[in-house]
Amino acid sequence: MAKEVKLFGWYGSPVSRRVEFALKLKGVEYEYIEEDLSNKSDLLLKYNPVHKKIPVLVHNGKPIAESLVIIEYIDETWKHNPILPQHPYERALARFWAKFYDDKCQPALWKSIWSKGEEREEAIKEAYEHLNTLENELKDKKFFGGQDIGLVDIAANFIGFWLGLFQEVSGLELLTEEKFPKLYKWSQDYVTHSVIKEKLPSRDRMIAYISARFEASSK
Ligand SMILES: N[C@@H](CCC(=O)N[C@@H](CS)C(=O)NCC(=O)O)C(=O)O
Repeated sequence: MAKEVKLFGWYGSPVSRRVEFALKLKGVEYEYIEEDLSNKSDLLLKYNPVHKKIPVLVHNGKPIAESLVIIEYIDETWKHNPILPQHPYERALARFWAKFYDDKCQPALWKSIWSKGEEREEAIKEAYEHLNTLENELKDKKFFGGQDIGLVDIAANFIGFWLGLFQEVSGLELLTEEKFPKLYKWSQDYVTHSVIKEKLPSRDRMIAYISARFEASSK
């Protein structure tokens, strides 16, 4: 019998992993379908005709796109091990910071990694500013969600795992223990969390992929 939950994703994608982490934190069984992003399947295009991107979650035949929307759906459908806080105000704050991550922080990090010259310098300045905002928001909590991983932790998963790999390959230093001690510690706690650790992509495979991308971009 076909599984009722299917996830269309891509191995190296932080947004795809967001959904896998949420499903794993809930202990929800799912069928994973790996997409070739250079040759997207008809099913992916059918399920996400607006953005034509992964991840897409299909629950009992009904598709949902956009990782943060999917996580909220998962949290509302399987209520145990909550990912969002219970209080409406706290929920609003979690959504605010997840949106801040997607709208401000991630684009600045990505631009710092891939742009050149003056544009890169500007992006790095902006990335530091946003990392500093997150550093302050962590306060003395272990995770953004408190003692447990929550929406903002999952949203920021690129910082937890992928950013370090990009830094290693490119030599760029954005998140370091010296500059952002709390966020750095958060990244260590995040990647060693029992559920997250189990679902991260292989470090070696990601380093090889990122190195190949850098090589191709310098040609
Ligand atoms: N805001 C979306 C971003 C989705 C996204 O950018 N997916 C990328 C993979 S990391 C993708 O499918 N790229 C293929 C393309 O753009 O053609 C989310 O959070 O789900």
